[in-house]
Amino acid sequence: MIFNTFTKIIRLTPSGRGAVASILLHGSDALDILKRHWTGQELRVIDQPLFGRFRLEMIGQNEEIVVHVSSRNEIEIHSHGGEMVVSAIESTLIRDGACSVSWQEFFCAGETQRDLALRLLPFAPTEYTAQILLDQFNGALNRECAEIEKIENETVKRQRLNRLKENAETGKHLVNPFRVVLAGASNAGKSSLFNAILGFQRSIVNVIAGTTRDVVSYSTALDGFPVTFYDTAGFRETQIELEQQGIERSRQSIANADLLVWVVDLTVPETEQPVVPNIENLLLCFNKIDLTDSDNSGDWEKQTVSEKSITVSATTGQGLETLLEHIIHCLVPNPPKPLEAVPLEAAAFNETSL
Ligand SMILES: Nc1nc2c(ncn2[C@@H]2O[C@H](COP(=O)(O)OP(=O)(O)O)[C@@H](O)[C@H]2O)c(=O)[nH]1
Ligand SMILES: [Mg+2]
Repeated sequence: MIFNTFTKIIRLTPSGRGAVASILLHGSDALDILKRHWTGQELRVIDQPLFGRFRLEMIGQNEEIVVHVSSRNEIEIHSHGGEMVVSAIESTLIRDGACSVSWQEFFCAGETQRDLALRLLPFAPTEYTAQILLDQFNGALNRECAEIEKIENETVKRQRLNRLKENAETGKHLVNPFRVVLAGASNAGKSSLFNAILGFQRSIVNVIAGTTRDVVSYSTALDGFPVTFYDTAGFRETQIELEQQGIERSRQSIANADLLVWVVDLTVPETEQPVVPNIENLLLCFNKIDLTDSDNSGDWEKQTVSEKSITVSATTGQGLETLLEHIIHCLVPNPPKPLEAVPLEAAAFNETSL
């Protein structure tokens, strides 16, 4: 309700340094509010800029501004780009009853699935995700909702609704990639695996433990879904501050991961390995199978929370295809079929991804 009744202030230019900042004042009181603080050319609806000064009551100063009054309800204010000036103008307008909203909130309010699908379409990273968005643009969700409404059997109805819920999760990643984090002990072979998955040497691989310190990432597609892989610093006790910072970043990456691939070196005794994180979205990856006579990963499995595990060799490539299949299966167990409804949620597509 608030959104509809108040005059809104929308920042059109991003925060940060800029010569000029632009603010949109939108709502039935826009012209009246501005008039209270304005001295300069007569404020009226006219298709040309008007020059004047904005009185910043709080700091007792006048700021030179240029405005464009498209209508009584819609005024663009252009001022000096400094954050202090923009904030002071905003605060003054807020004190007069306007409220500040983000450009996404303002421009996307009331956006339908069809509008959202169309807005996202140019950003679809693969043909498959573009096809899903096109299906939504063509009304897949409306059709599905109409069909569900007609179903009388409660169990079937619930199944169809659950499927929509499942697809809504997938819908969050039609543009924003899934985040897959490779983590584990130092020297387990995370960087080697990362490079093997991507098919080129993105991360430095070395026998010296603690080589990877920053989080290295690379985006690709798996079965048509966008996925960003993150190679992280290995977990081990260290006095080196830079490495400690790297390990802290690894922890943060794990916290934000859609899937954690925990890499274990099969040649190192289990007692010398760091504890596997107790999280749900985890895939255990036993590496260096080429160096061991027997695959003893089975013993490990019993002691971990994860049912899902895979044995590979980053060096020979053994098991890599299966690893990728496991990864995509964990992320999207049942991918949407052609023409299926995939609910889209505007909030899932933040500013950085578009
Ligand atoms: N034989 C063999 N060596 C591997 C394998 N994976 C990694 N290594 C070696 O293990 C060492 C540590 O690898 P690296 O990828 O840097 O480990 P990280 O610290 O986990 O990133 C390097 O000498 C790699 O060549 C593998 O599957 N087989
Ligand atoms: Mg590494």
